[in-house]
Amino acid sequence: MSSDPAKPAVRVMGVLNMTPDSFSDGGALAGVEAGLARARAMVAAGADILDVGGESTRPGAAPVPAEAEIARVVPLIQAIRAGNPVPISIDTMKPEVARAAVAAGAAIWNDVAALRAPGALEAAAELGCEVVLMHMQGEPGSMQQEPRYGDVVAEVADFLAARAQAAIAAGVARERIWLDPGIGFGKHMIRHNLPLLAGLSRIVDLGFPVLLGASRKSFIGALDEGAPPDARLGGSIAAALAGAAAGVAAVRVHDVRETVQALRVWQAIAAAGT
Ligand code: HH2
Repeated sequence: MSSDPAKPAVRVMGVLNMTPDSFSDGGALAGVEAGLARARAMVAAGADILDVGGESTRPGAAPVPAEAEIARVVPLIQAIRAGNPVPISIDTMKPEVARAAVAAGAAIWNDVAALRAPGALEAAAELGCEVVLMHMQGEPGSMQQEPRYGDVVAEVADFLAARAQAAIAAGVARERIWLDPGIGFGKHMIRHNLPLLAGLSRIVDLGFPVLLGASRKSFIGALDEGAPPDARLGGSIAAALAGAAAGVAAVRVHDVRETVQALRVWQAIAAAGT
């Protein structure tokens, strides 16, 4: 627990999608000025990290060529970097985009493909940045068609442990590695995401900081009469608090202010009982 009661121990990563087609905020940020305004607002609201993305990973999203992805994210990273020390992560599966983003000032490579693209392990080792290794069954285009698991928590944990070992073997420093269970990535909305959220402490037990991205995801709508993405704040906060209780290091969220407040209250209650 943090000794400063106002500052949540769980870090909050704000989502900044520079995409026309992201599932919950696609098209909201057209251009550097809009992105920068959102970035400033998120930092003022208490974001500890900003996650900049230029390609949607929602099921069925159109792939984006590397040059187009770079053109979407690099100017924003440079603009944020020029005015604020907040750490920036780049949400990409492509080594060339990660290289351009790190050169522009990103400190973390958030890879939903867990460095499985050709050349990704070598690029991460060379860049020396922090890396988030996320679990995904299948590919973004088809991952939701028929996801299958025996024991979802064990399979996700085994995959993440293996990817962490592969990264270390390639030269990524152990202390730079984060793990992420990949809520919604090749998982049935209820049968897989809920046991995974319930079993998060087994991922935490692998000994790496864990990032949880459950904000506005479909399982929340499935549990609440089909609520659309912008009406899933309550469920997003419930999932973030479940993550905090399980010991995750950070949560990736769209609604920074509300999440920071929930974590503050949750943490203050936990501290008052000890
Ligand atoms: N979820 C999304 C994107 N990137 N990265 C990590 N590490 N963990 C996640 O759970 C995660 C992620 C999907 O959310 P969003 O960015 O809002 O949508 P889209 O992929 O459509 O841009």
